[in-house]
Amino acid sequence: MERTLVLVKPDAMQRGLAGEIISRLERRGLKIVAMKMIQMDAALAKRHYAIHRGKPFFEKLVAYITSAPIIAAVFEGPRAVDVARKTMGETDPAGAAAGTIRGDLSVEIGRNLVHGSDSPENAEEEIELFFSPQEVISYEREIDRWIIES
Ligand code: DAT
Ligand code: MG
Repeated sequence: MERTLVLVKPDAMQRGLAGEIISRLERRGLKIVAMKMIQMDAALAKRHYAIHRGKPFFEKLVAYITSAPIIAAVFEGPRAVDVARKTMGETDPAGAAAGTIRGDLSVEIGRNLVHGSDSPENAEEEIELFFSPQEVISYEREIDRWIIES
């Protein structure tokens, strides 16, 4: 089963939208298998966003993601990476479809509320940055057979 890293970003926490965001992913059918609240430091932020190093928005991105506490979580399910990103909507909220987290609740790319891994490979690396193996818990839910066909 696929896993993806989700970050409820500082703006979402400050705006009291953590429950709403987690709820949308949960109601979609994805299963929470790890979760913690932390405040990211610059070192972690630069590792997490290493691919964007050197881009014009990099410093602001690091400042934003470290500016207040976040919730880091791992969600699991069939095609969890794509399912989570579709639920979040496009990176730039101005272009994100209504019905998505970003499309419904945000307006600017620098305050887009949430992070989701962009591939299963990157998800595995990102999960390792935030969680030890023991912190990611495999468990069964009785409801799963009503969400996942087999
Ligand atoms: P995503 O978060 O949808 O995976 P990304 O990985 O391309 O998008 O970028 C990471 C974050 O960096 C994104 O959530 C917001 C910010 N960002 C990306 N492109 C930007 C840009 N052109 N200007 C300002 N911020 C940007
Ligand atoms: Mg990304």
